[in-house]
Amino acid sequence: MATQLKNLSDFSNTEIPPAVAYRFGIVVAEWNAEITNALYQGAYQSLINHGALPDNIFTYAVPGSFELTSGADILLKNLKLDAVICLGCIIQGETRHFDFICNAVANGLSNVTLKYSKPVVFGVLTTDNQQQAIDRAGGKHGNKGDEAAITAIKMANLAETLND
Ligand code: RBF
Repeated sequence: MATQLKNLSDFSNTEIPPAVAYRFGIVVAEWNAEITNALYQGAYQSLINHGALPDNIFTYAVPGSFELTSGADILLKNLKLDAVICLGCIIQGETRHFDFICNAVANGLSNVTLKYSKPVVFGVLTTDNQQQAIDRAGGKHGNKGDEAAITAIKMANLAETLND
């Protein structure tokens, strides 16, 4: 498990199931694109590193993190997927939008994952400032996109193991 001192991405490959058989959706928010592109690069490369096939990775952009919920919903409705990774970056501003968007995305993604009984991964940075986001998108705190991808692989494997 990831902790403050350990990224999921530090774990050895042996603890992560092979991803070769799974189909992944990735939904990327365009707000704070520099950050979300870095999260995407990390997530995509991590899937590939663990055996996912490029033809089995379906990437779509949405305008902002608020739209990650409907993006995940549309992908799960229309594509046969084993997991969806949602990537966004919400930076605390001077308005209360931060709280509204964070809560909406967390609740929205929870609802979608239960609606389809498919893993939907919350790969959304919620930071006080730009530097904290940079630190978590390939900076000194690793890349949370990598960790989101590993979570997706593990959850796809769990679903495969237990679902009918
Ligand atoms: N989207 C993000 O992904 N990250 C943000 O930090 C962010 N901040 C926003 C701040 C304001 C004041 C507004 C109006 C929107 C913001 N959005 C942000 C966009 C939001 O997720 C969504 O795309 C739009 O509200 C349209 O539904």
